[in-house]
Amino acid sequence: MSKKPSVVMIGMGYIGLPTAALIAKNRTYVHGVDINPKIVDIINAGKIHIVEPELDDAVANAVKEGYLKASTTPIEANTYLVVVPTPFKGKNEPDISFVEAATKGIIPLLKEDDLYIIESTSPIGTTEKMMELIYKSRPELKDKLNIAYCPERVLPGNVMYELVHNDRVIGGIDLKSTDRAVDFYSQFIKGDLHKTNARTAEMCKLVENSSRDVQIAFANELSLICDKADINVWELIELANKHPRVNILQPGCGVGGHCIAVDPYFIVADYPMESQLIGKAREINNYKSFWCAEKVQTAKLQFEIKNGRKPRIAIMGLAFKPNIDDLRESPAKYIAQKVLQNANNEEYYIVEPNIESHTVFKLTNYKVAADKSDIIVFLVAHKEFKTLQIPENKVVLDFCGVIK
Ligand code: SAJ
Repeated sequence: MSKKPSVVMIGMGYIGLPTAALIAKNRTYVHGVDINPKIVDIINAGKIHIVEPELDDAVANAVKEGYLKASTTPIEANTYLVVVPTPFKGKNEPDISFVEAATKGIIPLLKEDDLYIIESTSPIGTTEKMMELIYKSRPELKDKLNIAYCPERVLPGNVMYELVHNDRVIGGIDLKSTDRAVDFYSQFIKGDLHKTNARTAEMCKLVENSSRDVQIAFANELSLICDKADINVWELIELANKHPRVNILQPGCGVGGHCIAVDPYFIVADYPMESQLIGKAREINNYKSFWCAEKVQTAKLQFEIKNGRKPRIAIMGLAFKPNIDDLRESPAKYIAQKVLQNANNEEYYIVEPNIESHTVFKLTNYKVAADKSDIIVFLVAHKEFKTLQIPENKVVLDFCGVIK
């Protein structure tokens, strides 16, 4: 068996590590690179540093069989994949410095006919920018490399399945690059591989998540209107969706996670005048969280006026969506924080059934919290909450359709 490295994967996070394990399962040697030495040690011990079903076995096997090894520096290979984060800087502007640093790290290793692919969510034109960066310091390689963009589109919690079965969009900087990247992915992906150019592929990723954000904003806007108009928004949406060509999503307490609430800004930052609707959707979804926190404040004051005492309040859910333990960019967490900032001697029970303990919030069991409180605030539609029997005398603020 040749252990010659074929693939260098830069970034061993939520997408890089599962992708590395998948490629390694296909008996292709992967050299994983991460700037964090702790992550490198964990992977080399055959273990994982993130929560994702089936990933533990995949990594353990890949490392045991010698097809996956990690280090803090890249080595020479045939294919280089850049799967690093693209965070924000300043006022919601994408920061591609990690992509740039990863690219700079491999420039000295590149040779004719190599394949370089970016998977990181990136602003339009990033692949071309990286091409220029590469050719500037290695002019002798001009037009001799294959350079492409291929965004990931997996759903956290179902990554190992979706990585293999989802369709992928692959865009090269020229036709030869696109074909080479398609050949590469076809070795381990069963979904269809759709060819395009790099700019369209970059935009496609941003548009997928912006589309969902805009649709959720529509549902959230309806929830605000219905609250004033005294209409049950859940019933309304269910009825409207009976139309064969209408499919409205569900309102919630805002939009969270590290993709849908983030990617639309990558378009808005570069095309502010042209992306009015996309920008407005972000505003509406952010406003919805603020509105929920205000509603809790009002309910508290009304309770006190009516009952002559402070209420006990259950805050149900902290995760960014139902049935997961991920609190990153969570609107529920933001609302819980805001409500606690406004606390005035009320008693609070904070609930998140998917995590054991939290550094800031003291957590209470969901049944105990619902039982002891006067006001129950549903922020996330976790499955446990749907089983609760709630007595008539409780005030319920259902922001995510638990009761409906
Ligand atoms: N949400 C609603 N109403 C809905 C659906 C979702 O309020 O009807 C909220 C959720 O509660 C959550 C947020 O939207 O706060 C995002 O959740 P999600 O399940 O829609 O998406 P993510 O962030 O877990 O994953 C998304 C996926 N993109 C799309 O579905 C278009 C996934 O396929 C992408 O790979 C991922 O973003 C990514 O990495 O970009």
